[in-house]
Amino acid sequence: MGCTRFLPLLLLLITLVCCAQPAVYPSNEVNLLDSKASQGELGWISYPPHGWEEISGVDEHYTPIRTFQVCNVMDYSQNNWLRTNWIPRKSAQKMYVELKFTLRDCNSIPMVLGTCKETFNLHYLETDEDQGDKFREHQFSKIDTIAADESFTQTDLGDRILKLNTEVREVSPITKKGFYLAFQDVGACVALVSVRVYFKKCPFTVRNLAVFPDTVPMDTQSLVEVRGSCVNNSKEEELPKMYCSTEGEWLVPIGKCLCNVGYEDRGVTCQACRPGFYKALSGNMKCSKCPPLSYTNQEGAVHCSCEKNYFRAEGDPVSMACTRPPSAPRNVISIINETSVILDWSWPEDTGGRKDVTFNVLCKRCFIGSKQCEPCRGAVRFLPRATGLTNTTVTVADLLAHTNYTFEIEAQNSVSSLAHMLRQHATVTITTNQAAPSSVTVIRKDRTSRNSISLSWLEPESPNGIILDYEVKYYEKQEQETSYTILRSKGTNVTLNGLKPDTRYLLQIRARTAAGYGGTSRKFEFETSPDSFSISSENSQVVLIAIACAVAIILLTIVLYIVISRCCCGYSKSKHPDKKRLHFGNGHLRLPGIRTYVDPHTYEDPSQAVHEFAKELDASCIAIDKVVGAGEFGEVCSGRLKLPSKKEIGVAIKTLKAGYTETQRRDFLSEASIMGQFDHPNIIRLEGVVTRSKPVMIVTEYMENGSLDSFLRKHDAQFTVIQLVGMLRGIASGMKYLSDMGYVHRDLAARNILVNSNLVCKVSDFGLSRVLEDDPEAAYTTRGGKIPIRWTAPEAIAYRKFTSASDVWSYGIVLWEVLSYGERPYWEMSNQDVIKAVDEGYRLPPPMDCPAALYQLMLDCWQKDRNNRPKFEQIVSILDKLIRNPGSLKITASASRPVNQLLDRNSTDITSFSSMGHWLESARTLPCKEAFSGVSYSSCDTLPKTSAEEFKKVGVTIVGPQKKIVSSIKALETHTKNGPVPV
Ligand code: ACK
Repeated sequence: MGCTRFLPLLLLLITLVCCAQPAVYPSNEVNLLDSKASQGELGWISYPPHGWEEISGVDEHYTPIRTFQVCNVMDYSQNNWLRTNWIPRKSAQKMYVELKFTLRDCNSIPMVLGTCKETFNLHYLETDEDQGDKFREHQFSKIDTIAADESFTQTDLGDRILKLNTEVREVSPITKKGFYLAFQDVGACVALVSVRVYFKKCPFTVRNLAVFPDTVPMDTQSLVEVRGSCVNNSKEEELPKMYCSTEGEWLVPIGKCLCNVGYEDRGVTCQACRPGFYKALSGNMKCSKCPPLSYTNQEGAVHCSCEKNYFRAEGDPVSMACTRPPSAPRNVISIINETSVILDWSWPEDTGGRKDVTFNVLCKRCFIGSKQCEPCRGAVRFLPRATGLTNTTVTVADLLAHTNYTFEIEAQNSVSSLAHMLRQHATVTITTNQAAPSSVTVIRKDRTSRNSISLSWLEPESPNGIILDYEVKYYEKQEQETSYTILRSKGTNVTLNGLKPDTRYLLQIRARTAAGYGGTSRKFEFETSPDSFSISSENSQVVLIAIACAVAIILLTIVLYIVISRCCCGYSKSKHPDKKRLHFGNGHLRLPGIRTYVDPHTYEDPSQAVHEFAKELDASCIAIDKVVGAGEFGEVCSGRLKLPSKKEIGVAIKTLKAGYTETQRRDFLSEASIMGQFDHPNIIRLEGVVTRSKPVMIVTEYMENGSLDSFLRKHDAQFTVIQLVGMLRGIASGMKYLSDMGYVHRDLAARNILVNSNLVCKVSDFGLSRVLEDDPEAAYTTRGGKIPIRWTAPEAIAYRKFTSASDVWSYGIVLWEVLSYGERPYWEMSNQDVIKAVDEGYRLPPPMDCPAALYQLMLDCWQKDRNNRPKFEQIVSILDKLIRNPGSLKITASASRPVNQLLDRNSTDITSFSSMGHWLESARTLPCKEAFSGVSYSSCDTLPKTSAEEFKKVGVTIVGPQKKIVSSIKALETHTKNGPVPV
């Protein structure tokens, strides 16, 4: 009967269960009991046995579930207990009981008597052990009376739907090892669908790379502080902590862990970097790819290893690419000045991937004729220093005169010390020149009189060569050097005559060798005797005899000198006799003791001249390798010269072609006769001649880089300004030597300068006839001579006034050629136009990027009045100053000038033109006026657009002038639009 009575309740229950979701519980709840999880009989105990009934059902997945029902609503005095099995407490301090049940309201059951209830009671009993079937009602404590929220819900159609109620009760503290729950029915119609008992915990978690274990909260309101421990491969940055709330929630995370080096943060773990990646710092950043030229094959790399021949310097960050030592410095040039040398070089092609390149210079002294070298001794000075140079230049001073030195210049960076095998250096070998003598330091007064004084002194400590003479300069002390007298003395004593009595004089002495004057001595003061005093300790008779002897000696010396000079100087060029007195005028000044050039034409027999100045070589000592060019008289070859007991050297060999006339032979050999008289590092050196066998040859040192003009064209824009100035300084020094010797070159041009492998420039081409015949640039002038117009000074063109000053003009053109990397002076202008333009005051414009100081030097060389041009000596010293002070080369001429016209006229200022027409009108007066005739223009805008084709039409065919014309027009346009261009 009971079964039929419960049927509607059961059906409802199954419907309800079918609609339930599968049980998923929050992660912070730990079940102690879940009736739904039990597949078999729960085995709970009912008292009395006919009260609560265990009924099986299935859920929507057809999983069997167990439910308990009771519905004795028709009977009085119901007291039905249902006790669970013993539930172990585990670590719970507070438990939650979740009940799901249905409860019919009494009104919905027909014919119930007044016994029907709508609640049931929940009890519990704590015990330390399972008590089995033993059940005593009074032992249980009541937790609560459970009532349904809502028993039925009325649908619109009037149906009543049974509602599932869920009630949760908290029980705490629980302290014993386990407990029972009991459900007391006192007359309700109730179905217990599920019973779940759980407690809450803060679940295992990883926060900020720290692990926090499962934590059971306190049963009170206080939070539990929990310390995290860092995950594998990480370390604590700040103590990781969290608080576990009574609700099983983690609160207030503090502190963190960081992944170790070689490991990256992957959220909750630290994972090793993959091969090819590295991590050098601890932290939660990702692993980085190995920088260029490094690798790693392992996992968890802290840094990457450098590839072969690449390195990391101490202090290099691991993120930096690996680097290597730089290659050797390039284009080393040496500029020798007596016993010092300026070395200059270009940056290495490969800096090894680093910016910290510095240079070291090692000096070795090498013994002439042997390969043996030894490190230079301490006295040698390096300016600014020998190692750690950041600039590409160094001056080495205080070398020994006439000594071979080898300098090794090494570029190094911070990894050079790690790679000795990879270090490279450039080498340059030099031979120092003669040094000027040091100063005279010891001067002694021997005798004084009213009008004279005799002095003697000691030779300077370092004469550095043969002392030719001493210069004695003296003046009255009170005149303060406004007028002075200079005497020369071959020996180390002198008597100064014609002095005023009782007067104080100051005197200075300096020695002179072939290398020039030494430093002047300090000022030496002396006083002549008063009027009354004749001669200190000698009697007048002795004095008279002495004077007579002196006069006789002087007269004898003069007579001897005249006789000797007559017989010995027969072949000297009469135009350049040695002079015994100094001239302070504008003309060429040559000092006694400096050799004078001898014109081979003054020899009756030219072969005598050649043998006087050139060594005859045996043809068997010469090996010709190849033809390198063509000269006027025959081919120019390269080859080797091996003289007995000498090292084999590379040579250039000029040959005289077969079938020559006697005049041709003489002219050919005259070059050797001239060259053989010179001995200077910037003049091509003659090794000797072959005249006794055929072919007749002139053998000179070999210059690896050939002639300067083609060399510069080949290396356009590849040198530093200081290197160009170094080359120019060499040429000027060679020309100074020639002019000191009284030799006028007449054909100084870049094509006649040769360049060796160290970029040393040497003046060449000394043929007598060559200015007239040999040079393809030479053109016939109206007066019949053949002259290289573009290189030649106006007075030499006009009336053949060739002097060292006209060589200076040519030097200015060479300056321009060098700075413009071999551009042709005056481009394609005709010779006639050049002559006219130069005559009218126009000058070549500054080459691109030309330092202002060098352009000024060019303009000085091109002074119309030759007396205003600088001497070669001054040019050398100007260039030396520029080399010593490279900052002065930074100001460029174009930047300081308003505009480049086709040619610059010293007096012409572009800002003085008021309009385009005005300027063009003026331009028509330029030597290139043809370039503009036929160019029509209507406004400032049209001319700059003139195409290359149009320029060609009017005869301007090369790019240089075209560009200059257009840039001039543009500059003028700016000027006419904006007013004058600031200069
Ligand atoms: O520019 P280059 O190669 O250098 O062509 C010319 C050519 O011979 C005709 O003069 C070369 N030449 C002349 N003298 C020498 C020398 N001493 N060393 C090397 N080349 C030379 C010049």
